[in-house]
Amino acid sequence: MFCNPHDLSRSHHPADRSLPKARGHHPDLTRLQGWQAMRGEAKLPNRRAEEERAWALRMGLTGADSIEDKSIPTFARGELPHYAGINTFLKAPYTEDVLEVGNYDATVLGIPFDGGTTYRAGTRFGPQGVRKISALYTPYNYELAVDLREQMTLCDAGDVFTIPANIEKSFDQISRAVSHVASSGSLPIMIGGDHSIGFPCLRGIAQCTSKKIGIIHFDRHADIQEKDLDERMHTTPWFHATNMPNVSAKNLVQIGIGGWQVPREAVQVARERETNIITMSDFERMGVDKTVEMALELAWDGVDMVYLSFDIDSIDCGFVPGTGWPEPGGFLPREALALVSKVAAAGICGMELVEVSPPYDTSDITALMGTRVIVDVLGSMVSAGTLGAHKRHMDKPVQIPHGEFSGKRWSNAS
Ligand SMILES: [Mn+2]
Repeated sequence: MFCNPHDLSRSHHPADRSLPKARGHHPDLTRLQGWQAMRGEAKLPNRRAEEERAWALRMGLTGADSIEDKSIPTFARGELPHYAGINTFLKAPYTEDVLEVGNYDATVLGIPFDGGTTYRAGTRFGPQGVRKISALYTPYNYELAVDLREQMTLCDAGDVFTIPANIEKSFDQISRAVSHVASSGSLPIMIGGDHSIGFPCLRGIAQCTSKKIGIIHFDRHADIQEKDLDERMHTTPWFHATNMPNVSAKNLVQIGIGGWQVPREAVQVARERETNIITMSDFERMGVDKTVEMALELAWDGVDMVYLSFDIDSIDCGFVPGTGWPEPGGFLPREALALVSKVAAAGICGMELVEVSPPYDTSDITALMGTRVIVDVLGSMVSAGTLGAHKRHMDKPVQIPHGEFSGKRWSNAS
């Protein structure tokens, strides 16, 4: 087609076009997070990264002569390359000896259990799925100007030995493991697993303290009925958790609840026990800041610490296909991350990430979202200076006996 000759001629006369006003504002760049974060990075130490490079050369041998970067070892050790290595969460040290977890500010433990699932299973692979994709991340976050490796210590204690066909025995194992980590003073970060683990995880922490604990729970589902299919399934954790003497239902705040998967039994219990439910529509109306303000006020009322439970299905199922009970209408990822970061900034005594089901996942996207929730929580706590604040409340530490063995396993070394 030919151009309209009038338009063509007019386009040669800039004065005929409506132009934006002259740009003379001299915008204040220093108000941009981008500007501030760029300068914030310069203030971050680099010592741990350097230590890790030295450690890698000791553990993995020095690299080939042809390689110019002399920090590259022969065997991949530590963070790099992101596609290589044996994946712990964020390539953090594996505390094979769990007596060592107390040396770290936070401990990741996997809870591969999906025996509490009432629809599609697969969350027993959640811990490995999250660990695998967590290798994608560096410990540094630009906007927060936080470097977890430099500013906190983190380990991965591996998985709890769950019993696939027995919910109650698995619960006992889970509580025992979590109580061990909580007693050490390290912040327990549990990767599930289905949401039935919420009860034994919190029981593990609650038994290590004489203090009171509130709960902030992100989910599309209320998860507070007494039983489901005749057992304590993933629809029931808060019924049992709020039966514990130091965990009150009035300090349970449930955010994002709604849709067509909330059983009436659960609503009845929530009503009777006076829990606090902020639906997705409530959140939409109030926005992030107001929702967090209300949630913190309710959860922290009269308690000493707050436990964070994040069900990945609280995010819209379009973003998290790999989950057991997908429900449309959930949070956008940006909303969920903002909410959880602001909740974490006030400090938590432990957290769980549940319902990531890798067999239903696509491109590891659900596991990646789960990874992001955990690192954002850590980054936020480091940034706010609240990491470790719960320690002083762990005034009833438990001690779990260990077996006797000396030497090395699967080795000829004496
Ligand atoms: Mn759920």
